[in-house]
Amino acid sequence: MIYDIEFETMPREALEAIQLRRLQTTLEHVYATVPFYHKQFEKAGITPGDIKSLDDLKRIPFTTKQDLRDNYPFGMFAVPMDNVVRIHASSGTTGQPTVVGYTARDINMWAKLMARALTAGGASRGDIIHNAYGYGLFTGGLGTHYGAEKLGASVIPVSGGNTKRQIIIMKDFGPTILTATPSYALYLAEVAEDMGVDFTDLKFKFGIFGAEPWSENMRHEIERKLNIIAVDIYGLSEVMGPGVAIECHEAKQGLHIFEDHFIPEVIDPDTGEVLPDGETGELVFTSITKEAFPVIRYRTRDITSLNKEPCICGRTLIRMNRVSGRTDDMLIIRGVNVFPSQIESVLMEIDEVEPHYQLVVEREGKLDTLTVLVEVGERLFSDEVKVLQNLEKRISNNIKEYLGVSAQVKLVEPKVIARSQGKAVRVIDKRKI
Ligand code: DLL
Repeated sequence: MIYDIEFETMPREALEAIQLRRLQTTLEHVYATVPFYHKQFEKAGITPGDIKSLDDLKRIPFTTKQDLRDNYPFGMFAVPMDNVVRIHASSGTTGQPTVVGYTARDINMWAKLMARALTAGGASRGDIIHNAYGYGLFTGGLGTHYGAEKLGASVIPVSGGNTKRQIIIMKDFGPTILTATPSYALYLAEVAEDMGVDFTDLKFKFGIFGAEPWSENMRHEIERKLNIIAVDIYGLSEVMGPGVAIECHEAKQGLHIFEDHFIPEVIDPDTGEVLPDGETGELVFTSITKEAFPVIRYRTRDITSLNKEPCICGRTLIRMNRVSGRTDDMLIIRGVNVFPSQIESVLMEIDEVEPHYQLVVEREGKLDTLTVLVEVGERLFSDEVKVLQNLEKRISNNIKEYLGVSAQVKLVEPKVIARSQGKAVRVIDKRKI
């Protein structure tokens, strides 16, 4: 099913004409209302009138997270506060949070985009959506909620946490769609098992998971444990929230970006040069319909590549590959670049380990060391020490072989690694402390 046939299956030429018109309107708007953007144009020696084609976009300077921080809290808003009906903020684990605002029209547009996204992910009007994304300043809960209502589905606004109660609700209310972070979805499966509840007895059909990186192997694990079809949804507060892009459940091959609202580019993070489709780099977004908080060439730090090939679902929208990591998440261990998701892929290939892991990076003298903590099942843990040691060795060899980095692997008992109710903490970098 496609929610908005016209915009989601539009020939590229027509789509690009709409994009250009919307882009030009947005640029005029921010030039007139946001001092930061006005200065950016001046710095580049251009005015919005100089942007005559989509290709001209690259003449405009990038916007970074630091720029948003410098304008904390409301300095990037492009409308008077009178017109702002909602404020969200990013969690701000690294420094000051980023604050974003929405007009009533923005909220309505977001709801519609989320309705489109949920439809692509397999949901429709008759579904009951168990929404376990956190409600609050985080965009996941409310963004999904408004989209579910717009779609006409029944939404259970359960939020994150209180996990045992969630399992009872799942049993009693019979939800058909689960929305959560992939790590919380796995935790729900674990708690269900402890409570003697089998996911095969529940009514779930599709799970719409995102807000953190997860690997293809993690998808298989989730699909197996939850007896569900799992699709990947992407978004970020600065650009809107969830629903910037989503996989269609038909193909599950890349996430369709809602290009009638956001223009994506992939750049070389070092040089800022725009890369051709298919090449991997940093994703950059320009919003072309937002009123309160437009972003122009915003550097997401997310790493991916773009693909314009037609999709079996019928959508003509460009697809981004699953995000493999963030430019600021990349660990450099003794000169080797490693993304947590690569380690995850290696771990998930090994039958004996559970999908709960954490990477600890430390510095001993001048050398960085990587320790991979990973859980194994109860049965294995009570086995001979030798069995465990052999498994540790095998995992460590695989990591060395696939990623070229030496890691010390430590198998730990079930439930040793802290469970998250939102985004999982995968890396503990003790070098910074
Ligand atoms: O995480 C919005 C969201 C909510 C998306 C619910 C999907 C579902 P932020 O908290 O601002 O917004 O975090 C945005 O999370 O730049 C990525 O690094 C990461 N991220 C989001 N979705 C994915 C995904 C929400 N599907 C940041 N795969 C982004 C990998 C993701 N990373």
